[in-house]
This record gives sequence, structure tokens and C-alpha cells, in this order.
Amino acid sequence: MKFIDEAKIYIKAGHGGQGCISFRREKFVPRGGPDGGDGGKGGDVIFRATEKHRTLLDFKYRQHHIAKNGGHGSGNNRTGRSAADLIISVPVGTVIKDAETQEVFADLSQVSQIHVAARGGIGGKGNAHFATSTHQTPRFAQDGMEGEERWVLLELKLLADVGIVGFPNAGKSTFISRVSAAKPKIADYPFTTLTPHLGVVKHAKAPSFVIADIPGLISGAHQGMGMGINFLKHIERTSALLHIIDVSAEPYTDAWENYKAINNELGLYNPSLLQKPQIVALNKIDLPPVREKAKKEVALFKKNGIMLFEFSAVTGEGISKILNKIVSIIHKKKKETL
Ligand SMILES: Nc1nc2c(ncn2[C@@H]2O[C@H](COP(=O)(O)OP(=O)(O)OP(=O)(O)O)[C@@H](O)[C@H]2O)c(=O)[nH]1
Ligand SMILES: [Mg+2]
Repeated sequence: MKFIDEAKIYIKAGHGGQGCISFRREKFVPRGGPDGGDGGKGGDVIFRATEKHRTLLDFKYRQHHIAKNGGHGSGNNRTGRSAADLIISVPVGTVIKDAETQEVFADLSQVSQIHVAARGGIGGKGNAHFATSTHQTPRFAQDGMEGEERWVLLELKLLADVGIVGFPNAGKSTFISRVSAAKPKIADYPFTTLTPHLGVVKHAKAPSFVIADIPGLISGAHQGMGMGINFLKHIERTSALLHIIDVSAEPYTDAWENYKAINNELGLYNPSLLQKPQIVALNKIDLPPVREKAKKEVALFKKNGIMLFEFSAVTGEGISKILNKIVSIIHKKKKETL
């Protein structure tokens, strides 16, 4: 069970720009004084907390983050351009540590909170600084300073955006293992999943999100039947529920009965769970008897004002549509809370 997302990345701030060696050239002045400008400052590397991202997945694809160097100074006392800081967006809740010592540098718990993790080098001084009464033509200037560099460890406690509910054996774990790297045990018997599993899902161009696979619910779960319902606390703060329905085997071969039974248990645990958007999806349509039934089930749900998705967690058919729907719900929710 891994509820902590982590990523180790290398950051490097920009070099300071070089100071310039230059001398004034003016008409009628044969040997002008030094006018080499200073180098500009290298960019800092700054972490900034945002609600745009929910996981550290992007950092698994990009490990090196390097800010730009400062511009070199030039003649006529022109200072080099200071480089822009490199702002790295991380999810709210990200803890930033030294990768070697584990020392905590920052805990970005608020939106827009920042942490300067590596400072850019200051620019070198141009030769204009070094003229003295005895040495009026200094032919040297300073190099810029190195930018700071280090390996940092990012850690984030994952919170589920979507919780999967359904009867045992419905295919919840098969679904999460198909759409994420989570590898819960999958088996042809009820209560295979005994503890919640989280998976990070990346779909289309949307920011990644977190999905929770929990043990199956049964009628009477609120009275402690089956695995009980205490694990439902893991989905209390989600933005949506994905309700997976299986009509391939007894005793729940009717999707509507199945739908009502699960929602009854959810409501008895915490009525606010019923306020969440719920995506209802019929699984195992790769099985001919299920596919045959599907049309009728979809029509019945439609009559009750509910869209019933159809899919197969095994073949992947229909999954993309479900993920599109989840992404749009999360996106909408985010816009509401901003
Ligand atoms: N034919 C078919 N079988 C499926 C599909 N999805 C899941 N199964 C099978 O259904 C059984 C149960 O799948 P799981 O993913 O373990 O179900 P679960 O909902 O996580 O079950 P619990 O953890 O016990 O609550 C396994 O034998 C799966 O191979 C599907 O789309 N088609
Ligand atoms: Mg399972």
C-alpha cells in the first residue's frame, strides 16, 4: 500500500554572466577608460505549489531542471541580462527534502507558496570596476558565480480524486491495474482486495489524478457484513465515485438492483457520499451474455436519468470514455473551487 508519491530530481540554478573587458572608444580620445559592464544574475530554481497538479508523475519523465544563465556584460557599461527564474510547479502538499541528508527544506502546504531551492550565481564585475588611479586600463573582469545545484526529493501524500465502489468481483482492481501502475491482487473470488490501493492515472492531455481501489461492498456492509465499511473513509474526500457494476454472475445479475444496493450502503455510511458525482459503469461486456443484456440496462438507467457506461476492464473497450468523463468532472470541480 503506497500512499506517498515521490520523485528525485536534479535542480541547478543559472550561472552568473561574465563581466566584460572593454574600453571606451570616443572620437579624439585615443585611449578611453574601461567600460566593461557586469554580468547578469543566473536564474533561481523556485518550487511553487499549485492546484493544477495532483501527483508527482510528471517528474518521473523529467528529472533535470536547469535555470538559464545570466547574460554577459558588454561594452559601454552595459550589464548583462538577469535570467528569468525557473518556476517548477508542484502539487499543494509537496514536501521538499535534500535527497542525501533527508533534511526538509520546505513543506508547500498552501496554494502559491514558494520555496527558492537553488540560487542563481551573481554576475561577474566588468573591468570598469577595477580602474584605480595607478591602474587605469584593467584588462581583467570577473567570471560570474556558479548557480547552486542539488538533488532534491519531492514527497507528496496522495489523496484520492476518484473512489471506485462496487460489489466484490465487479472488476474494480482489474480496472485500476489497467489505467494505472497500481498492481492490486486480482482474483476470481470476493474480497480479493483487503486494503485500499491508490493508482495515478494519466489520461489524454489532462493533469494526472489519483484513483482509489477499495474492498468490495455488500448489502449489510454498514452492519459489518463482508469487509464492513470503515475503508470508505478513504474515499470521503474524493471529487467523484466510479461505481462498477457486474451482471455476469449471481446474485446481482440486475444492474439497477446492484446500483441501488451499493448506494444504500454508501448513504448509510455517510450521506454526503451520495452528493458526489457518480459515474456508473457496467463491466465485462466482453462476455457475450453481458453484452446482450447491456442495451436493456443502458435504456433502463437512461429512463431514470442516469448515464450507464459500458466497458471491459479486460479488453479495454469503453475505458477511454470513462476516463474522459472523470477528467471532465475533476476539471469542473477544480474550476468551482478556484
Ligand atoms: N471477462 C471479464 N472478466 C473480468 C473483467 N474485469 C474483471 N474480470 C474478472 O473478474 C474477477 C474479479 O476481478 P477483480 O478486479 O479482482 O474484482 P474486484 O472488484 O477488485 O474484487 P474485490 O477486490 O474482491 O472486491 C477476476 O477474475 C477478473 O479477471 C472483464 O472486463 N471481463
Ligand atoms: Mg479488488
